Amino acid sequence: MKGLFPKNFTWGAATSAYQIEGGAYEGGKGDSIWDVFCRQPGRVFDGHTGDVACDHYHRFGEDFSIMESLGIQNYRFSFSWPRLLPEGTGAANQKGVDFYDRLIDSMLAHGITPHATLFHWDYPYELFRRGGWLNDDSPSWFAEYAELIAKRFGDRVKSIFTLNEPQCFIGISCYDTFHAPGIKFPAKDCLAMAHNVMLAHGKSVQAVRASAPMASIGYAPTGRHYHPASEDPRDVEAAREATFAVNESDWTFSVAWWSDPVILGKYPKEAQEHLEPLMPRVKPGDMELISQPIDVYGQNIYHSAPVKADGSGHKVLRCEPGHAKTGFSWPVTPECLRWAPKFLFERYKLPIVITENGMSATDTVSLDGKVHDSSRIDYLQKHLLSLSQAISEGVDLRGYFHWSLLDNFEWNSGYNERFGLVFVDFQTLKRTPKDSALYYSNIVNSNGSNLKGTWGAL
Ligand code: IFM
Repeated sequence: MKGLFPKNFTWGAATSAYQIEGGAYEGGKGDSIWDVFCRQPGRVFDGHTGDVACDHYHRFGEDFSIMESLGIQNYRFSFSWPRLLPEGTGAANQKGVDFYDRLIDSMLAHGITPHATLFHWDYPYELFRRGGWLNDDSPSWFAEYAELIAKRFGDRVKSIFTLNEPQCFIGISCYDTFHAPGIKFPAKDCLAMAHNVMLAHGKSVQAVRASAPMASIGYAPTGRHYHPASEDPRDVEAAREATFAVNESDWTFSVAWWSDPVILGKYPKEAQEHLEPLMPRVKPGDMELISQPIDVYGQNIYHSAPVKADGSGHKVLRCEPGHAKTGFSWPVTPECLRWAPKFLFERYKLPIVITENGMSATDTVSLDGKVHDSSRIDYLQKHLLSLSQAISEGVDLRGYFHWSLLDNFEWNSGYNERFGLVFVDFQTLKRTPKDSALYYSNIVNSNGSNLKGTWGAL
């Protein structure tokens, strides 16, 4: 029988630097906007900070041993920009370079393939003081940082994602203010920042291609995702339409706003209609730079909303009362991993990697010393089955990275949300692989062929 997943499917787990490393004041690291944000009273749940986080900075060897024992052979992690370049640009911090050398060598020694994200939100505070993404030099700053990474680590890191979820580090950080820097900018400025962010992506692709020509390069945005309320083709069309809609109030989270320029080389037509007076200044050559060819299209997908056809348009529905939800109150909608990749593949025609998917739960260590997170197992099983359906329907899906390897610092929610396959006791920093880690290990090691069984029997 043909398997549910292609032979070379990449199974992995993901993290990001600020959420797990700690060592915030060690090894010559500069401040990031998150270090500064966390020090401001009232910004983060109970005043939590990433100062220690999972202490991965000192304990990465233990974390990679756990991955090795589970057979998880792909790891998506991010570099900390201010650890490598404390001022954001200029001279590299040798201790930061040494740290990532040790980290990558340790990964490889444990049989783990590195998949690096260049930027996962910990923007150097010194660059923020110079205007951050609003400064038109910011794409060049980012390209300089990307070049450093490609030159120093490109001999061992062959898979690189440029930016993680620009929707968040602009949308809920500068337009809304839940995340660092937590400053409300006018919409026009946010759109200008977004343009610079996409220019930065394009320039970084060029920099990586020049210094690490063998690397596979991807982009890892997210978006609002939708699935049809039924299999009726009119509902399917309505969900497709909703997926790529752009309007003035929620462009910050739009899929098309952040992906059409990068992959199709143009802003979505609807954006021009709805956002015309706010549109960024596009200089000659910008769109070519933004749309440098990439090898894979990453997408972080956690849930989706049902949509049905409504006359000639679409109507987004709410999940019915009592619908399953995660610890974060996000709806559990496995359909998201069937329909979102399908719509994205039709439009962008690039191989897709699910760069993040997962859930938070109120996990605890039981008296038997184990963490029985059955809701995460259920989530994994249903979502991966749904993903396998997208594959059987012709979507070129290349990989899946579970968010997250470890419980970690969940941004403005601090340590209040647990997303990990591995439980972290934030007092003792003891790691305990949860039941879901063992379940995922089984899936990974059988290339998904055990997915249809009842998990209790595994
Ligand atoms: O923890 C975050 C991650 O940093 C980005 N994507 C969503 C995750 C869960 O909120």
